[in-house]
Amino acid sequence: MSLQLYDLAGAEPERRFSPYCWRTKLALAHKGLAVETIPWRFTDKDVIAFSGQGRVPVLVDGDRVVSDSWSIATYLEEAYADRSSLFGGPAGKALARFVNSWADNVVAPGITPLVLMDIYAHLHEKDRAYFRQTRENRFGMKLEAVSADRDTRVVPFRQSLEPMRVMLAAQPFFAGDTPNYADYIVFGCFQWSRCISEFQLLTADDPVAAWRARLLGAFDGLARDALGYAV
Ligand SMILES: N[C@@H](CCC(=O)N[C@@H](CS)C(=O)NCC(=O)O)C(=O)O
Repeated sequence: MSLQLYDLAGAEPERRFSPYCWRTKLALAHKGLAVETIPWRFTDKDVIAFSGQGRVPVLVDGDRVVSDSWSIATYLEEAYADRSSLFGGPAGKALARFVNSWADNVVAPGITPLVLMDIYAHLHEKDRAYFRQTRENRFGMKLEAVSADRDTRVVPFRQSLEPMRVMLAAQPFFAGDTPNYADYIVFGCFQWSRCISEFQLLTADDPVAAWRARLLGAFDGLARDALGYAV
């Protein structure tokens, strides 16, 4: 197996919860590429130092090393151009850039306060102090304060997904009749939560939940069968 992916894990090596790593795992599955995933913890900086930075995903493909989920997707699209396209051409790639930015700037920040303490609870012991310190510096408050009132805060999060609902009334996926990387980008955010938290982000009758269910079943249930919570 020539492809390897450094993949964020919790205390249990099989609890893989990074939204960005999920984007990459679905992109690899879309391309029909087998990959060996290597569990990685936040404080294992030395293990990925060869990539020249300190975050996952990191993909190793022979002598190529690529980090950052967007860079990995564009690398896979070019290196495996003969396989099913991740973007459906240059216009699709250009639009997927917006989806990537929307996921990173609206969807993921909307989920963070709802699941932050659940993330903390699932971390490997060696990561706990690092996670608390870096996130409390980032948010300027205690983790517990960031995550307060989640039953109230889930309401504006659900409202923020309205553009997706309008789209899903006309088509089953961002990419149309079948999913592509644009779907995997946003799905990665929901899978992040599912792997780490029992909190119900979506109501059962939400069309976004139906879209998520379709993607949970994709690639023989790759995401559905991952260690997580059936929410
Ligand atoms: N823009 C990057 C973000 C990657 C990222 O932030 N990964 C997190 C895991 S979800 C990480 O490795 N964080 C390391 C740290 O916080 O020290 C991407 O799309 O891949």
